Amino acid sequence: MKTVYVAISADILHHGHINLIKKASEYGKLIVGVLTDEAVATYKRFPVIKFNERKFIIENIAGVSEVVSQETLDYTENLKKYKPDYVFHGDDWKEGVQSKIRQNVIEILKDWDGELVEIPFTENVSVDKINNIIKQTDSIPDIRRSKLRKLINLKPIVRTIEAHNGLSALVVENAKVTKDEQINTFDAIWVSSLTDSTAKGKPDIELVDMTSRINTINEIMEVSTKPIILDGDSGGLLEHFVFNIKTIERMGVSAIIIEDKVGLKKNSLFGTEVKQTQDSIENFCQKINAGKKALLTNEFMIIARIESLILKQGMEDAINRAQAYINAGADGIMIHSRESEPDEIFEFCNQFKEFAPDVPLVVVPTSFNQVYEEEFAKRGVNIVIYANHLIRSSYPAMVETADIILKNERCKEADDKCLSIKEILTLIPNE
Ligand code: SPV
Ligand code: MG
Repeated sequence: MKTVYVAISADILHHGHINLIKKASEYGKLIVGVLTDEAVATYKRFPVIKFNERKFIIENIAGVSEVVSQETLDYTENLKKYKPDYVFHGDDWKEGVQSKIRQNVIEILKDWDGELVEIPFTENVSVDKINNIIKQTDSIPDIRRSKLRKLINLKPIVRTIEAHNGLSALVVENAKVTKDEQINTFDAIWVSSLTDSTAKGKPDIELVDMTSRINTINEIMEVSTKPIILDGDSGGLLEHFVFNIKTIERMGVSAIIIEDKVGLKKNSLFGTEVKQTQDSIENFCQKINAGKKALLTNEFMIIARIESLILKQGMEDAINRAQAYINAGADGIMIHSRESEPDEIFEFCNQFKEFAPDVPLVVVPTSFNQVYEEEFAKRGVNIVIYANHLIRSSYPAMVETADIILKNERCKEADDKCLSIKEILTLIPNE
């Protein structure tokens, strides 16, 4: 008997899926690969229905012989395992982000003369509408706030990038690249003190106050659904911190990262070139503890950021602080370094994972930028933050355009560097 393979997320089922399953089962024994929660989350949005429940639904549909899990959008692993004679899919994946995955399926099937059968895709306006509504509900504070912890549990590493206003948040929200038969997107947004300050033409010294930071967060929230991690600088005075943290939690932010510094805060990437003072372990633990007590949900995370390596206080100090901050209630640790080699970060990871294997660990690889996400994940890092890259890339682009206009004393020559008027008019939907 021939075997047939169909991959499906099964979060929303409609007659088109049943039609596909029915047709596929007429060709032989039908194995359905149900996409895992992680695979669905990276591709579309968080599944509304959990994997086991989706699997159960498919197991009980007529025509289905066996249900297995498909761990990635890429079919390779399951195709090699089950060697089906046929793979069935709707014909909608010929174009767009899934086209590479389709091509890969065709290539693999050649190994045993398998065949891809494509049936006309069932357009379904109501399903598109439901999908849209579900996606939008991700921006509701309670739902958005809870997403970071879910992602940490679901993904080998949570890929985070900065946004400093509505427009950059829109870039993060929509960025999508197909690579090696998988679809890469950003998981979360970092509201950086450096880029939020820079966008306002201010230095990164806690000069941009919380009211202004909240405005930026609101702009970002308006156009995005991804979870938000706030760079909380030093957290400020403990007496202020306990109020601010409640506001941030209520807004639907998922986490705040506070750094163990006191006095006039300067950016960490200055290192010891400028005067910076590290807080005492005791004081900083009190701040963490007071913050934790002020919170109303279990979802919101206070992540403690250790500046010992930045300030050349040594590995032992960094590890001692990590231990103390976790004991004080920190939900995660961020370790920072401005070395161009990742050695001290890797050393910290090794030691950290020995005593706190389950505590989320965060890195910001601005200086040690050669390290791939996979390597960090292998070493136990849970969140990687690209902390300043959208503003650093937009500034030179703006300078270049300004210079072209000055050189030519007109703007025609600058047009090639610019989004077309049609594109900018339609970039922001007005409904
Ligand atoms: C920020 O993005 O503002 C940070 C990270 O705090 S760093 O600039 O590396 O200190
Ligand atoms: Mg900062």
